Amino acid sequence: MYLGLDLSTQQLKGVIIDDNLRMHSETSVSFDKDLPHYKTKKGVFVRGKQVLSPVAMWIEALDLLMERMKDDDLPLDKIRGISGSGQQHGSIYWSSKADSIFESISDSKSLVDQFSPDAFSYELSPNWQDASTQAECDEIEASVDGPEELARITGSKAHHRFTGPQIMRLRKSAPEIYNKTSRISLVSSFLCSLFLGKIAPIDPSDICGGNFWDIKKETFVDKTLDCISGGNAAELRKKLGDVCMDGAAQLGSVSSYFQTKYGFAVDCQVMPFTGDNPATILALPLLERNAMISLGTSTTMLLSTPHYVTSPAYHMFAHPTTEGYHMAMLCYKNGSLAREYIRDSINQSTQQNNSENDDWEPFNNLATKAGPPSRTHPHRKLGFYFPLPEIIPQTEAGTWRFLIDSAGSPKLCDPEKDHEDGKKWNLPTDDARAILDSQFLDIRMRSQAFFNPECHDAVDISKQPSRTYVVGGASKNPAIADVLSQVLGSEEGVFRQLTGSSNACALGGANKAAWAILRKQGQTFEQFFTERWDESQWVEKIRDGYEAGTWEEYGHMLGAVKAAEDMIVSGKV
Ligand code: XUL
Repeated sequence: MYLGLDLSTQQLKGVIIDDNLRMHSETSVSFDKDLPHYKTKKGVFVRGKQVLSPVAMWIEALDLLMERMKDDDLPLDKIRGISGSGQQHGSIYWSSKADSIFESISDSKSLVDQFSPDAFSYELSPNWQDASTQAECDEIEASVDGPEELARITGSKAHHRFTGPQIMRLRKSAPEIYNKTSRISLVSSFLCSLFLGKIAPIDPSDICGGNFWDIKKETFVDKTLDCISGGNAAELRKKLGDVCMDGAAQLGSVSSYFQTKYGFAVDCQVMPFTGDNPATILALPLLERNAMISLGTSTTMLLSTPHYVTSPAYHMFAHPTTEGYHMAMLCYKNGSLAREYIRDSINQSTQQNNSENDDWEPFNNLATKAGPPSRTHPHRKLGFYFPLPEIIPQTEAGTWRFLIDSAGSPKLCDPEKDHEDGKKWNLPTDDARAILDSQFLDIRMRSQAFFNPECHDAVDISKQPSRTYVVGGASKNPAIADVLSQVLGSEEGVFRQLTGSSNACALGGANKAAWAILRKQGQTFEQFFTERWDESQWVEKIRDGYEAGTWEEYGHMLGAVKAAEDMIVSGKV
C-alpha cells in the first residue's frame, strides 16, 4: 500500500492505493469544520490584500487525519511509501529550535503541542491567494531585466503569490522574523518534514514556484535571491536548503512518532512531496501532447511537454518525476464563478427561477443553440467576464464584450445598441456561448505553443492536444464539455476522470510513492503507470474531440482574441 497526502487551502486529504494504483481509501479533514478554534474562513485569514493560514492548524490536522485513518482500521502497517503535495507557493518559517524539536519528538504528546509555537519564527504561512506584493514583484523583475527574462530563467514572471515576493515582503515588513528564521519550507516540503522527522528538501518541481530557481541550469538564481534577501543571497540560499532533483528519492523512514502512534512499518519510506498542480498530472499517465483541464472555481490547464517555451503569460515548472520534461500551466482565476453569474442572470431574465436556483438548463440551451462561430455567417462574438482581477490576461475585474467584424477585428460593443453586419449583442442570452467560447479560445491561444512548436499555422491539426482529460465540477456539464471539445479539438477525444478526480493531487502523490518503491531500473513514471493502466477503469471518453471545420473556424478567431485582450490590458477599449 502507498499513502498520498494533499495539504490544500481548505482540507488535508489522505488516500491509500494498492500495488496496481487502485484506490483503497480516501480520508479528509476540513479546516473550518473540523478545527473551528483556528477561526479560519475557507482555510485562511484575509487581512486586506494579505491572505494567510495558521501553521499550527495544519499540524493539528495531520494528527486528526491519522487518527481518522487509524479509527477506520486502514492498513497503515502495510504502507511501504509516502509522498504527497501541498498548495503551491506557500512558505513556512522555521526557528533555530526546529531541529532539536524534531530530534526529541515524543509520541506521548500531540505534534501541534510539540511544534507550536517554538519550532517557528512566524506562526502564519502566506497563501497563494495573497495579492500584497506588487512592489516586490516589480523589483524582482527589474533585477533580471524584466518579466520576459525572469520567465525565461525561472519559468514564470513575478507573481504576487510566488514564494520569492512573499519572502521579500516579510523581510521588509518584519525583519526581526526574517532574521530569526533558520529554514524556510514550502507547504509540500513542510508536510514531508513532519513525516520524515527532519526538515525535508524541496522537490524539483515545487521549487519553480518561487521566482528564484533556474530551471535549465538546476540552480538558484543569484540575482533574484540577492534582490529578495536585500543583498545576502548566500544566507537565503541556506534558509531554503537543498533541492532534491530526484522525485523518487527515498529520503528516509517515516519518523518513530508515526511508527509508534499509528503503526507505520519501520521501513516505510518517505519520498519528496511536490506542489498540488505537479501532483495532479501524476493522477493519470499524462503523456506528451496530452492536456489536463480542471474546471473548478478557477480554470487550470496542465500539460507535460519536452519543449521549454516560456512566456510571462503562463508558467513552466520542472516535471515532478520525468527528466527532460516540463509541466506547463495556465492558471485563470475566473472560472466557474464567472459562468455562474451569467447562468444566474439568464435564469432571472427568463423569470423561470430566482438567483438561488442553480439550474444550468437555460444556459446550456442558449450556448448550444448559438453554435460555433463561422466566417460565412458573421455573428462572431467574444466576451471577457472577470468578476475577480484576472491572472491571464493580467487585468482588473470587469466585463468586456466584442463583436468581430468580417475582417476578424474585434470592436468593443455596447450590448443591444451596437451592430456589426446587422447583428447585435442580446443580453444576457448571447453571454452563454460567448463566455465558453472566450474562456476556451484563450486556453487554445496560449497552449498552442506546446503542440508542434515548429509549426506556426494555428489551424494545422498538429496544433491541438492528442487527448484532453477534464476534471472538476463543470466537466460534468454536457454543454460546457461540447464547447470545450469544439474549441480545443483533441485527436483521440476528450475524457473525464472516473476515480479520484476530487482527490487528484493526493492520488498523484500516492502514485509517485508507488513508482519510487516499485519501479524497475530506469523505468519512467509514465512507463510504470501505463503498465498498470486499464483505461476503461480510469477514464470515460465523453466527446470525440476534433471536429473538422469547426476547429478551424475557431482557429480563425485566435487573432481577434489576442487583439481584444491587448485592448483590455492596455486600457484602449
Ligand atoms: C498555482 C496556484 C494554485 C495553488 C493552490 O500557481 O497558485 O493552484 O497551487 O491550489
